[in-house]
Amino acid sequence: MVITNWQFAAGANNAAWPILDSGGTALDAVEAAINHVELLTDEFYVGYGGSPNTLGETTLDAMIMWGPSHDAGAVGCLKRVKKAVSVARHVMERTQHTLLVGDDATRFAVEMGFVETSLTNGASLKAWTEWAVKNEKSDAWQPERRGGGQKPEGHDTVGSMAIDRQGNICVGCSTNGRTFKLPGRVGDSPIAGAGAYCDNDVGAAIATGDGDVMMRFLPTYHTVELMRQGASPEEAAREAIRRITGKGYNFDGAIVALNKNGQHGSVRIGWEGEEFGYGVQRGGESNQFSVEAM
Ligand code: SD4
Repeated sequence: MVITNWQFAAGANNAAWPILDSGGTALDAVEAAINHVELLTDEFYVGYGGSPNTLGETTLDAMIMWGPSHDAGAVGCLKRVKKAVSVARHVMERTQHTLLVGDDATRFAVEMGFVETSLTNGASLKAWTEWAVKNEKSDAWQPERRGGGQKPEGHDTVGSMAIDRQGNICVGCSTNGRTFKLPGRVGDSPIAGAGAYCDNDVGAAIATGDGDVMMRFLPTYHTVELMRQGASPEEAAREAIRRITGKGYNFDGAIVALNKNGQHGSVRIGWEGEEFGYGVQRGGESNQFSVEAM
């Protein structure tokens, strides 16, 4: 089975399903699902052509984690390379490292054969020029969102998790982060246990939302550990979110969790007036789940 969050779930799961259906690995399936979203031309918050930083540049965060070996690879603030999760997979498979960042991650990607290209398109350029003429400071300079405060705009991180015929679990995620972020900003997505986490003995979890807050709590690690102790996927995700609100944070976010038996659940907070959900493809069946705010 394969699960992907947000409105692009069906397309992503469609890209992954033939791999799983023909006996392929969850690793290949998750990479295919995420690549599908990274290359969508009209998706602003994942991949190229979206969420410019204060200098107008789009940079990418992604990770992939493979259950059988508990190995992970990630890139943070990756520049000028489109398939961030595939670069993350190269970090995992070709090196002993877990996380490479910035221009050095780009150099690594080029050494691995990836094409270097601009990540700017009409949409990201328009968003940046409209913002830049206002001469405002990035909202990253606002006070912390504890007990109130202004939440950052925008959303979407693609997170996918799959279980293959061998019972192996893989999880991954990819995003361009946060609009008008400060140059050099790395969010939760490339941090194991923050943006995504899996343990072959237990299950997996993916996160989306205000990464600057969420990464302080390692919510996907927390969710998987609670499932290890017997919590259902939804209970585990709820408790992980509660840990964050319990410290007074006002944020938008969601966690989708999957246990190794194929049970899944999700909790979201905030995003008033927005739809959040996830898609599940299992056997020949594909279902979409909408998640209400807690
Ligand atoms: C980030 N978590 O970089 C990502 C963005 C996101 O819903 O998922 N927004 O903070």
